Amino acid sequence: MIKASLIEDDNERRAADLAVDYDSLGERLDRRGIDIDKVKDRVAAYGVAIPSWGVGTGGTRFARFPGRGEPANVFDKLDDCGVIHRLTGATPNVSLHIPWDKADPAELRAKAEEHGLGFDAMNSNTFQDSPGQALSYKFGSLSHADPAVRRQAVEHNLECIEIGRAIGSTALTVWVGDGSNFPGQVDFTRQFDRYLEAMSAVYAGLPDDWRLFTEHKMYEPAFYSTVVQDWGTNLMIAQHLGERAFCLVDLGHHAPNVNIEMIVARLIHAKKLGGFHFNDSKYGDDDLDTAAIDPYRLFLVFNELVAAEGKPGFDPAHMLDQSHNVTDPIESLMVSAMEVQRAYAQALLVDRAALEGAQEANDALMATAELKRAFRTDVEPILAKARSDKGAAIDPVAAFRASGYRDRVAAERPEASGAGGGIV
Ligand SMILES: [Mn+2]
Repeated sequence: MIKASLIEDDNERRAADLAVDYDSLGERLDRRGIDIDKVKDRVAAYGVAIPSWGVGTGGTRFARFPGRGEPANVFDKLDDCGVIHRLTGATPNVSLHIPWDKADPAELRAKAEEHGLGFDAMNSNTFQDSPGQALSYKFGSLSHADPAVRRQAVEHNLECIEIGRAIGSTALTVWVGDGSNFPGQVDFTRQFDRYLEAMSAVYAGLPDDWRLFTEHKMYEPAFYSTVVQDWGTNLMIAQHLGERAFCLVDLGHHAPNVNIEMIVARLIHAKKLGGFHFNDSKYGDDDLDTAAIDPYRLFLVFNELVAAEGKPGFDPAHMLDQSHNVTDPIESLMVSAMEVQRAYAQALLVDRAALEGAQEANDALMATAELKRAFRTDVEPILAKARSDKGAAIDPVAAFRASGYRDRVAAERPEASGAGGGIV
């Protein structure tokens, strides 16, 4: 896939500069009472999952422009995910989507092991009709008026759990497109009751060591109302279902300017924060690359997460969920994984005692300055050192471009069509 010698040679050329930069940053952090090696070790231990659909080129409601050498099946996707992890050392798990990634579980495990990858949460799909499906989801799935459609959607989710068990996953993420496009089209209460009843049946099939994540989304594909529209409804669902049900926060699934870091804090307080789908947005659910637009917001989310580390039961799942329309998906995912690591590293630099002191003293200026000081610190040497220590690339994008991987797979894989896409 990527030759070890290529990474070693590229790292060799950058090692001296990195050593100088790392030592310099180490000295400056030492003055703030921070041990750079400890921060580096925590960053090195951090991982964010890759969604299998992320390595394909995305699309919009209007069109999809396929990239070169797009994966033709789940095994190609796992190869691409293997490259991302090989070069960044930051993406040890892949999240599969059923039925798109349906395959023999033993073969899936073998391919993942080949790349040192594990499997993150399983994702069900009742937002589109699949070939051979008996009943349509055009008017909903888990909340559909027809009990036979709801049953079909429940069975699909149970099948996702079965496949997940066979490959070592321990979580199911459910996002539905159910909702309405017209005022009056549905009765909000009856629709929600039907959804809860169906989700209870899914929850009843959850293995004891699994977690169930529900993902809220304000709009799209339903444009007037969605059945799980925001974190309030999501919290109601998790509390209704039981202790292994948690809320998943996709950063793009909120109205512009919503205070997402505060939502994160509230869900932590309720012990119901299940995890994240990281991406970025300017106007709505844009699915732009993580931290492409607002890295400070991502930092503020991680500030809440670092503050909550060590609390009982606090173990949110982290995944990227973005759509790559004008970049090479492998490059975008590598950069985004590093952006998430960067936000984590910056959040680790916050002097929590100083912050709390300023908060308790009503010193708004110093409190916000403490956050800014951590955010402004260029932690790149920490990330690069964490990568080189584990044999990953100091500069993953440069190494990827030098490897010729995209040219190789473009020659081997069939040309993709412009149809399809799919970002949840
Ligand atoms: Mn998502």
